[in-house]
Amino acid sequence: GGPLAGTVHEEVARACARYGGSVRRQAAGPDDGAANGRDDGGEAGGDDGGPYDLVLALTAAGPLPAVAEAVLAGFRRRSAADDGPAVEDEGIGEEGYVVARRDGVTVVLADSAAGLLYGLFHVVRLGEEAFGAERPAERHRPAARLRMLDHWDNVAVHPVMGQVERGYAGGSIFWCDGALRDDLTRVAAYGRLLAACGVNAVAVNNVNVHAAETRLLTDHLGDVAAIADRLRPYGVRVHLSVNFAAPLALGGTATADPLDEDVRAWWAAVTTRVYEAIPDFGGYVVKADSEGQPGPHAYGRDHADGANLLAGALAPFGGVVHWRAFVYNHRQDWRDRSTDRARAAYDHFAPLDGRFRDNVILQVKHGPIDFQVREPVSPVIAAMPRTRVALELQVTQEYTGQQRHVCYLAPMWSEVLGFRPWGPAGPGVADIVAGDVAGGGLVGVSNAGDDPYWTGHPLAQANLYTFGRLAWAPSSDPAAILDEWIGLTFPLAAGRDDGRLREALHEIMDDSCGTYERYTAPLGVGFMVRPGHHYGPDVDGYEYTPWGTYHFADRDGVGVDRTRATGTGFTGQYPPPWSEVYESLTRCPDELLLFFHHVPYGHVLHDGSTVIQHIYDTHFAGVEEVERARLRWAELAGLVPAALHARVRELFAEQLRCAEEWRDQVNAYFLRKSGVPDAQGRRIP
Ligand code: BDP
Repeated sequence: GGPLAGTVHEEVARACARYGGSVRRQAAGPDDGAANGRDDGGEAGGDDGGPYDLVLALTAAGPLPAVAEAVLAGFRRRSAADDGPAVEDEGIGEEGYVVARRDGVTVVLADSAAGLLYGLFHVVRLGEEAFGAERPAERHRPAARLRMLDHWDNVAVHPVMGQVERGYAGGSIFWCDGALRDDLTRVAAYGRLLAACGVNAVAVNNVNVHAAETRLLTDHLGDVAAIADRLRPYGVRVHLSVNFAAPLALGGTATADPLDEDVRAWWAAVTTRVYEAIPDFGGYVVKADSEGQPGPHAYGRDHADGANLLAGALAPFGGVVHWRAFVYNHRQDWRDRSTDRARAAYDHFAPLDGRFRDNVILQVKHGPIDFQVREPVSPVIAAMPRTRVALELQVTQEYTGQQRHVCYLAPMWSEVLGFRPWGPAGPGVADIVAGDVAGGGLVGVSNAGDDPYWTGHPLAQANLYTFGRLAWAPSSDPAAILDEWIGLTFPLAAGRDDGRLREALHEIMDDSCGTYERYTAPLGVGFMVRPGHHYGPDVDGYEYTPWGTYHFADRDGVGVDRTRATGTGFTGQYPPPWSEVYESLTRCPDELLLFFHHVPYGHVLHDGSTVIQHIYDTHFAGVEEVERARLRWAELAGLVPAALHARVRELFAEQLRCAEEWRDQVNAYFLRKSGVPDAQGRRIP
């Protein structure tokens, strides 16, 4: 029953049709033992003959076909014996599923329609393997309950940021020129795509909430409900980014003070109406007191006061507030070295631990600055044991090549998720954010748009897919997920060619993020991008600006001293051992050296190279790697659709041009500053 169950049925039909099969839905009933077609000599208990190859069953929906009962019984026995706690009590889990092959039938069991849909997509991923040898029952369930994508989509085109802020895949899927799109077919297709990746929540408007978007909460609520209707069949809930000053802007209150009674009443009334229109509404996303957005500070209140106000309005309906921790002074005096943007989120939020209601989720960017290709993990994640914390990743490639460069982000994300703030014996970031009750889950800034390939660069689809897969299973191997994506995206690679396509895509993509890091800002120092749009190099572009992203290069050295001994003291925001590791010039990992230390150009790295020679070497290497990848792609003509091949070929030309520009600017800059020539005598402009 319900739209989701209907969707499962449609998906099965779709999958069967693709392979020339057919589907018949069988109502659960006492005779369903016959659904195992092998038991009754090939008559699958129905008029279309059978036997069944695949049984999908909702365990909560009534009696199961005998083969499914057998799988479930076996599964429970084994799980109870293996894992200690009885699975019987736990069930399969809200979105989980059991998959097995038994007596020549592939069986997928779930407690909910969403679980069944995820299980079906699992069968699709397995392909023929799902219908081969017997496989013991295995249970899959998501590590994180909230697996969400934030769309930085504007309803009205913003004069500077356009329709989608930091969007590199065309227009918004939802909005066009100030209104909801007339045709929402693509929204439904997006829901399907998200379910296949494992994503179950979407915020449909930009965190910078301008006037048109503020009204989504009230007079344009119907638009949000229409989107929710399209996404619901795929188990995806809708969330809204809201403007903290909305009661002032829309409600005619005299203030937006979170402790004011009128303000509280306004949010309660508005939120009640939201749930009348969208009963399964997910909640609010808030960027407050950050980069010009309004917030509680204007009223002398803190972030806990602000977040709890909205949490109070949402609590009766089971909604959550994603309150973003991306708060810093973007008007700092660059001449004043005592302010350190890296410190800001911790300084604002750590003292508030324990003050947030339990339906507040603090949404923390993975690094302390802003989505750079190399940053340490944000210390906020370990600093708030009494707060639900979500990890925010940037799937849209603002700082990683803007979907013109190939940059497979999974290795970086997986490093972040695996980071153990208290050292090897303690929990990792994934454990903190994915905890069933206490965790806030994973949030990605979406890279999808109305581009025919969804993501602008066709290979950037892998980042969208992998975001969902890592949110489901954070310890998955990035190369294995990529392999999965290749098989699903390019059916040729799924066994019907000689493996050439698969091998080439791994060569091109596996370490593409490392390549990007090599030809851009060195050793964790970050930025060096062109101000404003953030594409391409401009080494000093932000150096004398109020944004707080500096590298401090001079004739003697480069890097930011964030030590306790002589710098900003940021290292002290980490628990040991990392506070000590980062503080120490000799123990600090090379790739983060310039994030934590200001060093002379002759400083010797762990591999024996000097900082200046490392800069030259990595920049030459990075460009060579792009050129190799470009040639590798050229060889794939004929193995992928021609239009797709041409699109990627053109983008590779741009990536190479841009990588050379990075190499030449960065190398020339540091040659001129330091006066130290390249030991290998290569040409530096
Ligand atoms: C920065 C982006 C900006 C976003 C901001 C945010 O440049 O467009 O509004 O992050 O996360 O990286 O709020």
